[in-house]
Amino acid sequence: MERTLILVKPDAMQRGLAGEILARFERRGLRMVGLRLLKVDRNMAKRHYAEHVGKPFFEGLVAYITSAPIVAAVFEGTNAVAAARQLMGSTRPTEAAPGTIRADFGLEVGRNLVHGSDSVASAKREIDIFFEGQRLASWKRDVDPWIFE
Ligand code: D4T
Repeated sequence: MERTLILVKPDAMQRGLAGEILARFERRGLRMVGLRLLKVDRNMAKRHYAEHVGKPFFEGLVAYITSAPIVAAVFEGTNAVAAARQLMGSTRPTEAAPGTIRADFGLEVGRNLVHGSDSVASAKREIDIFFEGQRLASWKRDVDPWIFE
């Protein structure tokens, strides 16, 4: 079982797309084990985007991610990381496959609506940032045997 961190970014919140976006991960069969609405501050943005500090787009990225509340969610499932990345589509919405969140709703890389962890190790690091000191739900659904072999 893998876990992945999903962020519904400020543009998606402003556009009222949080429910639509979370529904896609639920519909895929992933199990929600954590959910928070929060405003990201500069410190948190720097932690989350540590690998991008100093890059030309970094300041714009921080301004964007701190501009409105976000929803942070943890989803669990077999191959959760890859499945979530597939649902989101490529970082640049115009390169994302049709039917993905970014292709369906986005046009620009700096307004790409959603974040999903790129590996199990990143997911662990990011869950520690967004759910620090919080217990994730530990539960099973009646439908799980129809989704997980
Ligand atoms: P996130 O982390 O937001 O889900 O994006 P990705 O994992 O898909 O992509 P990333 O880490 O390469 O980029 C992080 C974040 O920076 C923005 N960005 C990226 C940007 O504004 N300009 C750029 O040239 C790049 C590469 C978009 C996502």
